[in-house]
Amino acid sequence: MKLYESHISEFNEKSIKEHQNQFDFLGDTLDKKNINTLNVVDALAKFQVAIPSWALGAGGTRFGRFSYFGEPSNLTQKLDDVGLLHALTQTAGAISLHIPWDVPEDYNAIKEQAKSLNLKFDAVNSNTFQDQANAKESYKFGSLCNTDEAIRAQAIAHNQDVIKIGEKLGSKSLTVWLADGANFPGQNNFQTVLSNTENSLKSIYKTLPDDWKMFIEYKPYEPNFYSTVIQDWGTSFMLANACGDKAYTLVDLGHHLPNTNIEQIVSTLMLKGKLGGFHFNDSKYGDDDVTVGSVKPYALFLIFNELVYGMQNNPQNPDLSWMIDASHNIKDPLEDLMQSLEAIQEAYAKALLVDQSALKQAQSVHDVVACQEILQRAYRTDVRPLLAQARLQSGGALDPLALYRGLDVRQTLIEERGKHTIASGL
Ligand code: LRH
Ligand code: MN
Repeated sequence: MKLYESHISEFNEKSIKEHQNQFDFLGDTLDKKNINTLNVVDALAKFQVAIPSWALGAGGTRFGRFSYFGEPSNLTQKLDDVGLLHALTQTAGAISLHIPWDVPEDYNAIKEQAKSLNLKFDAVNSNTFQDQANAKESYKFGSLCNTDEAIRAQAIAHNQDVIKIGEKLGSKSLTVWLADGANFPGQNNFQTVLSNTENSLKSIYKTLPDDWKMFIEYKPYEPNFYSTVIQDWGTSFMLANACGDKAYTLVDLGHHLPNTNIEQIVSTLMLKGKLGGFHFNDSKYGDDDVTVGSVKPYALFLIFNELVYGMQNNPQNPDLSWMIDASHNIKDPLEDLMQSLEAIQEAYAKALLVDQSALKQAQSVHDVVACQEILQRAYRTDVRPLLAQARLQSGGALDPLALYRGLDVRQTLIEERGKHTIASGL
């Protein structure tokens, strides 16, 4: 479904006055606190989050999958959906492909389409957690870690192929997430599988173009339920250092054991210049992959507070890659992604309102109460007029979700694509 500027401008017209009043009121409040509202709005407008190509259909669990009609059934339709998200929000300016779920048939056509939708290709993701129909070797007992040299070689070659696909699309980074691990004590020799993984990653790293990055994503469990080779940030950090300057740790918010202090991990990785990027989502128990900010919005704010501090004080850490990694079991995937984009922008905006120098001052005199007040004053600020203003000045909708529903986009997608199309991915 093509969204025209007129759709957005006519819609914004109806609520522009109310928005202007709220924006002006908040602007006055922030001025009194010496906060430059326009700088915050500019930072929000520049903040682009990549949409995962594998999260545009209804996901599912082992207990079932409930289709969400009108799903994209090929890469062209997936790009159209991300293009629509970006037209509405102006904050979804990139797509992250998963190989082999999204191998382009016609590279020029796909690149032309992405250009016409103002979309870039973010990190490409390899997949050695599933066996491909025509594959010679199986990853049942692991891929890059496998004790069988032929299986490791197949997995290394796959990652090198993914890099080549990314190069043709203009992507500049490879994300490696490994399901590799064990379901039972004694199944693996921990040192053997870790050394194999390190050497395999080094082989992949050798073929990384000079201006590329390699993101090493960690996860404590699932699909293996006793041990995972790259189980935590420390292991990923160690492997990234072993590979070299172009290798970094990727933090998926859902990949932490309950109550892990993720903001401290983020702070540590930025200090060491090894934080590569994020997979944003939320969770209450495990890798639930639910809507960002839907369960722990304050935790997300605390993470962005460390990110803002790091972006202001850690030039040793490169620009970060921002990606969503969620799956949608019961919500319209596009509505779910719009809610996630809003929650990410909201956490970032609130973190930009933190008076970092006052906080540093209060910390230096151990005024613990003042420290909390400074953080929560920012968190308690309703920043939504800033997000709407950033969208407005970038040509987006003041209220993307309301316009999406107002135009009954999902019904149009069903009419265009049919009811029972299924999107590849999770
Ligand atoms: C693993 C993960 C990884 C992707 C997959 C789709 O849980 O987060 O980032 O490859 O989800
Ligand atoms: Mn992930």
